[in-house]
Amino acid sequence: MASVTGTTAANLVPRPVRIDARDGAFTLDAKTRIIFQAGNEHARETAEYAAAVLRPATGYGLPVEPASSPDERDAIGFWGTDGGAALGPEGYRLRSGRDGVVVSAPARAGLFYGVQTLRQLLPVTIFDAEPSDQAWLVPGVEIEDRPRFAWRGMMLDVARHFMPLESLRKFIDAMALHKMNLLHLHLTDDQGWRVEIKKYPRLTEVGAWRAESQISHWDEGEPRFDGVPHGGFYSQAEIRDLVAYAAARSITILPEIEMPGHAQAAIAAYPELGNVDEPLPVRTVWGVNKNIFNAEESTILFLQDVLTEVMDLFPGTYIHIGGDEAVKDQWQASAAMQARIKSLGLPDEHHLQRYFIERMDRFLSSHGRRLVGWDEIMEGNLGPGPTVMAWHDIDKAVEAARSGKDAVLAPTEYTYFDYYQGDKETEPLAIWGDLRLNKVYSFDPLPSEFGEVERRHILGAQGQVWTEFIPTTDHAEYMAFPRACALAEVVWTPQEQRDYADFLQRLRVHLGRLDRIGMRYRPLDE
Ligand code: TNX
Repeated sequence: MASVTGTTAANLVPRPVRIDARDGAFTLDAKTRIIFQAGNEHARETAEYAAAVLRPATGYGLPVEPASSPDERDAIGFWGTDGGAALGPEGYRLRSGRDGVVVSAPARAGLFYGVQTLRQLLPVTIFDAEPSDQAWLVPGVEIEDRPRFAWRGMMLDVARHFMPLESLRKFIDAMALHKMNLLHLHLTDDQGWRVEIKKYPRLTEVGAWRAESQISHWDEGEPRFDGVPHGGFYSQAEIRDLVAYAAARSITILPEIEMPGHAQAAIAAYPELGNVDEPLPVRTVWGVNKNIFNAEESTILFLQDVLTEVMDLFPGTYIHIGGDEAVKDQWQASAAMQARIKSLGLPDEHHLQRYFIERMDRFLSSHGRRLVGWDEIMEGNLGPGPTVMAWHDIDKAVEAARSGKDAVLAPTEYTYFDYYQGDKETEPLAIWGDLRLNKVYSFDPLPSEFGEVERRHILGAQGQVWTEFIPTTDHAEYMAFPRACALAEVVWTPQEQRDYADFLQRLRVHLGRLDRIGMRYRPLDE
């Protein structure tokens, strides 16, 4: 690989698979047109998108026109190609030179990523919202690029703290810039239910609002509260808009509906879903909670009704049903649950959880979808079918793979962006932990010692922004970036081409892009 240094080409994040320098640079100017292969709808859409993102900073008209040859002069072109095997479903080629820029890809995602690379090849001021007088130079390069993993995600916990739609859209745009393709929304938890379900309106009427929030830290003893009501939810119309907004940026939204644990907001709305007689409020303290759904047939059917509406809103293949931290105290203490265990002929509560998860798995599968759950879903020796999100550690992904299940890596050690990212004395209050940028970058989701089985089943990785101690969007951005930049490269760039010092050098320039899109990222240490 001829490395391109000393030009903006070296400042791409994530680093492309291959980049070679070519003679001559292209200057984007008032005469530049954006062209697309006539008749290719994906190329047309991408050309429109490219024009839309290049207009504000340049102030140029950038007309979008069909064309019959990619070689037209003074043009940026989008083309289909059948280089499918080499590029895969998300890869692309980008060639720039004196006459113009040509992006070609076998599918829409690749064309879209070509635009992201083109933006990063331009001076960082291309991310400004207002025009400036500037030579818009694209260095001459030939790039061939494709992702290492198909699952390149970020998780936002909008249940602990609600995030307005405009900040989700901003987050989606930032993910797209980093060629990430999956936004996991943690929509329900003990402290809030955030998605409108038409059949069960109390889920949001009651479940979306809590009286106040815990503000004190674990080590302080008795919790302290802010005394301020908190809540919010997304209507179905808003969700549809958001899903479309994400899809236009090659991002799938993965919805998570937690069960059987982390369910107190739903139980507050519909007490018959729980295990105790007294009414429960939407929870105001953080942490693992003994109030979980019961496993009655009526509760399973209720949750399947919820999933029916969720499937209608979110067209992606995967549906996340949580499954984590469901303490079994109440199932142990409940005569009804003990009778249920007996009548189903199960040995214990863990097998009742397995039964619960398998009912959801069969339900989702019968609708052509796939169940994802946190690694506790493997309790009770769950069969193949579900996809496991390994959060405890990487071994959970190995365990999943060896029992025939796909796995997504979300280990606390490398991907919990709610953990401290610097010295506790100077950082804003965080949940706990210590996860610095270099540690995130050092993550290899598929180390070379892994065998063929792991290779087949590990789909990729994602970063998690749990929001117990992250009440505002600005704070969420601070926790997510630049760690998400490091993770983007973990999941995109081939392992043998990753180097932390090289990344940091590119990142310094890249942060100028984040400045311009208004990301409130954490500054580097030096
Ligand atoms: C564990 S990770 C949880 C979340 C918390 C998180 C805090 C997981 C599946 N469950 O409920 O927000 O730790 O880091």
